[in-house]
Amino acid sequence: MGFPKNFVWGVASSSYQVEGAWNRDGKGLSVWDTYVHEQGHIQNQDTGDTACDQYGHIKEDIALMAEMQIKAYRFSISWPRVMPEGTGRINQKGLDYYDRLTDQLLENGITPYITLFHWDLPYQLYTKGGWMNRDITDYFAAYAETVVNRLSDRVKYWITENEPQCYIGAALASGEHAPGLKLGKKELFLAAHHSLLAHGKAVEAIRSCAKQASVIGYAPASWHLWSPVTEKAEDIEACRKMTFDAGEEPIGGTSWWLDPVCLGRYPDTTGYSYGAYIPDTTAEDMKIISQPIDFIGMNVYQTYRGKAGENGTCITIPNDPGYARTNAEWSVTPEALYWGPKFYEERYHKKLYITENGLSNQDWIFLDGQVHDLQRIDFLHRYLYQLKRAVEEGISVEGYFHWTLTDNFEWTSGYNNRFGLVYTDFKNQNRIIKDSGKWYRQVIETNGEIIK
Ligand code: GCO
Repeated sequence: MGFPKNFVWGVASSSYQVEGAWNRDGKGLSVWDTYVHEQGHIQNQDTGDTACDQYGHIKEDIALMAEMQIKAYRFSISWPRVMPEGTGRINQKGLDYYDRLTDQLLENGITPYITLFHWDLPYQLYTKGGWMNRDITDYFAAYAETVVNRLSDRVKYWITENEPQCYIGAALASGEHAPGLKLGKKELFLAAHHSLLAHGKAVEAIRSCAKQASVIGYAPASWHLWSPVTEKAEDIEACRKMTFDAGEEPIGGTSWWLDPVCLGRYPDTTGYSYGAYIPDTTAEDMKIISQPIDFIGMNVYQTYRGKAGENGTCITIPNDPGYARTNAEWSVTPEALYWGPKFYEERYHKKLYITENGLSNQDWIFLDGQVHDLQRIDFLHRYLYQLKRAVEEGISVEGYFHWTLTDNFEWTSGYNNRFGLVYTDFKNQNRIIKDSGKWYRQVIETNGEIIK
């Protein structure tokens, strides 16, 4: 038993959070580039201008991965680095960068998993209406085609979009993330619909242009997930139902994104006042949105615990006083890596990857020059223990990508949340493998046997 023989042990990152080089070699601006330069959005007024400068440290970062025995690297492509205006003109130097990255990963036996969109929307497209403009769905497909034409002779695994709940929800509804809008519900649902349609068109583009059979996934945030506090049938059922409920907050629930993609319909919104704002969808749109994908990527961090209430409702259990939490104040809920994959597989019948999971911590360099992050080891151990339970029961989880390789730019909290297995000194770009990185190496070397 244990993890399957070919289980993929990886790490994940995203372009804006690690690359830096925000204005080098012909790259266009993204909405994050402009947003971070406005006052007051980001803690400490940090920016991703330099971040971990992975743009200038490919060799070093890949050597670190190789040292940790990492098998796969999930990274994202910066759309404006490849197409500075988001549409039309291609920046060859931008594509060259991803070429180098891909080649060097392969030379080191590390499989690339490419995310096409991890939030850094070309600023020029934002000025044309961004996700509100239906044309973006074609621009995205054309961008996907450009990348796939260049890299698919070597790259097989693709993820269209990462966490639409954030780049539509946190960016356009609550206004915390770039470009910081607070749209009304009608506009919000329209933007969400376009994001789904863009996903579908990108899947079509990958399938039609790729130079080898591709494996394609979609990675929404999986925070809308309830784990039962007992194994009583009614608690399990209440949590399962709640996990796929459309949710009080429009577009927050998992089913907003996965039901259209995997089941070809929007979730049931009976009982929620915003139902009336959902756009009328044509059958053609839904067909594009729901064409088959190969896997669902689950990004799992903080989730909820629940039990059955009256009439099959789910009662969310509040956190205990002094509960175990991360530096971002997220509660530690490892059982989500058991219940989440189980519930998702039952509903969507797809293969799964854990495309993100990790801990933000206040790591620093100890007097002995090392970074002793015991908490991250314990966190990882607990989450992987639950994941192991799931795979041992036959749930088809193909791989696990730890978030993240190097400490990096954590959106509105800037550099205040360190998520890496590798410590980054942001003054001089020195890297130190943390104790957790060394421990993860043992997990990989034993294919998870040390997880007990
Ligand atoms: C997300 C993103 C990552 C984050 C990570 C930690 O989940 O928000 O995909 O970009 O950095 O999740 O918050």
